[in-house]
Amino acid sequence: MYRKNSDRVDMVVVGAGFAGLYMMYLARKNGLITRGFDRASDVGGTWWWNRYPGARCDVESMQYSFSWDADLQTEWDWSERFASQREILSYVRHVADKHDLRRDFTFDTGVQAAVYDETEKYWRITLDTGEMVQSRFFVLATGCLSAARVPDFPGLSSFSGDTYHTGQWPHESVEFEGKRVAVVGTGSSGIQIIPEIARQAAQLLVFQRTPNFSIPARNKPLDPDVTTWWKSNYAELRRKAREETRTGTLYDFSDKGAMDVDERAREEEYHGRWEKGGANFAQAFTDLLTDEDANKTASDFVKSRIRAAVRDPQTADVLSPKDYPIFTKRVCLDSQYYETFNRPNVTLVDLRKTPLERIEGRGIRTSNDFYECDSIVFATGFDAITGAITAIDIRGRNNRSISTKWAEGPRAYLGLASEGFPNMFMITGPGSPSVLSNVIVSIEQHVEWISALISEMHKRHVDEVEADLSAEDAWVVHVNEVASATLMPRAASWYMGANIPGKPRVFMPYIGVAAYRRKCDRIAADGYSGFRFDGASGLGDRSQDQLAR
Ligand code: NA7
Repeated sequence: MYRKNSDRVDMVVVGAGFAGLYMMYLARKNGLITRGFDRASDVGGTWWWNRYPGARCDVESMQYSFSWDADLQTEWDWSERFASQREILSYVRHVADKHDLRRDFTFDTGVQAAVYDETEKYWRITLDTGEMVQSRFFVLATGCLSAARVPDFPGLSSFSGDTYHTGQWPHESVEFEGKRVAVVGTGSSGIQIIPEIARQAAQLLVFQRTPNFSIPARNKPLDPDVTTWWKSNYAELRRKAREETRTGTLYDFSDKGAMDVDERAREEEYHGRWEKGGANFAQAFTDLLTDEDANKTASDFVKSRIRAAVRDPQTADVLSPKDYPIFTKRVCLDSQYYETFNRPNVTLVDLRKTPLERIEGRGIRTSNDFYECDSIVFATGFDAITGAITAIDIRGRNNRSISTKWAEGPRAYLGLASEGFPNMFMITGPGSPSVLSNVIVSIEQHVEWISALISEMHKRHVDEVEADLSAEDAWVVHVNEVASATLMPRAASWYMGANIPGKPRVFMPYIGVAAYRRKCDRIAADGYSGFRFDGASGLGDRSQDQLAR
């Protein structure tokens, strides 16, 4: 039997966020010998890295937690409607302590390369410490938004002040008092950090390329009655979220189209949801993501709110999105974002009109002006969905790398496995609901599905599983067909890879948590159609009895 810390194990898990921790938990429970690695110094994944001021989840706390430990979900109490980064990180640490999940993880250690040995049917994995590990299964729990990216601005290295990226925020506290601070980027992270910095800094310069739609979060302490209600109904509510929704999150779903009601009723609906706050706004009508006219009514409503919040009409206009339908980029939730632009110490710079040309020693130069600053905060996002996977030199059959295979866009069957890369699984990979879902719901489904597949391999006494090329091709077509039936591909979003120069424009996530789950279940029930099983030895060199423990 393999030993812990041996250089030959059953499963290597990359990443110690929600996905990696649950994968580790289930794999161990199923008798596999595991090792895990994370570049971070502790568990938490995205919540370990994104510790910038204002970082907060945009899924409500009662829904953003694991469902697989019934005691855990009743013993843990969230303090706010939307949990802060700090509270989520405490939760993840609590889970890791409770289930002793750190034991097989090595922290401060990245995976550099993974090469599949076709003869031995093992992955040979190289760590950035130089250590090598061999593993039957290679699981990428690397997260969809973990490869932080600072654009290649000319002159960046000449800047003499401090620079930060929201996704790699320092652990020590960062003081902005009395400083002139620039924030580049107005996605979710920018929208969360901007009001916080504005309250501290002497001057805040916001460099915006594309304005986003943002809905007020109206975060508040969690009402104990709400907590009690959720806790008493958790089993059914979680089931509903998984099996009956598009995003794996429960909202006040509407059963009407936006054009089925008159203008007054529509305004009332939007207004009520706006006042309640949160992403419920996006569920005001059934057709907001599929019908252009319906979508425009929601978009117009939000723009009217921007005009109401921002005193200077020109600033309000620059903050109003113009060239894509609402909800086709990730909807941001904010706390006083638009109102922040009324502060005398905040200036909005429109990079569409005056592009950012270069960064110099003392500040940022646009085509029109020079802005002196002491610090620059890059809220410029991530190489989303594929970035953390292709950052590892992964080589499957015939030494072909995953980056080569994905040169024209990611290809994966169910977003879980890719042909030519046997025994490799991606949790929330491209072609699965991932970022278009309550990601914990998607993570749990993938981890459980992968675990069931490995159990099936034990039963069949095989040690290799691989996606079929034809099944994978058909899946990629299907993912794009589903997306094309909506307005989603109309925005140049990171869902499409549009934020990375040169990245192929392919719609990466699958739209529809419940539909996706049904498909995965059906495929499993059909004997894992679209997967090929091979090898005769059974897993490792242990008896089936040991594995069955
Ligand atoms: P996002 O949503 O990708 O936002 C990045 C922002 O940075 C966005 O406003 C970009 O403008 C801007 N950006 C990126 N590159 C540039 C350049 N070269 N020049 C100027 N501005 C630029 O990342 P976030 O971290 O905010 O959010 C990602 C997810 O993390 C979020 O959805 C949550 O789920 C958590 P652009 O739109 O590309 O014009």
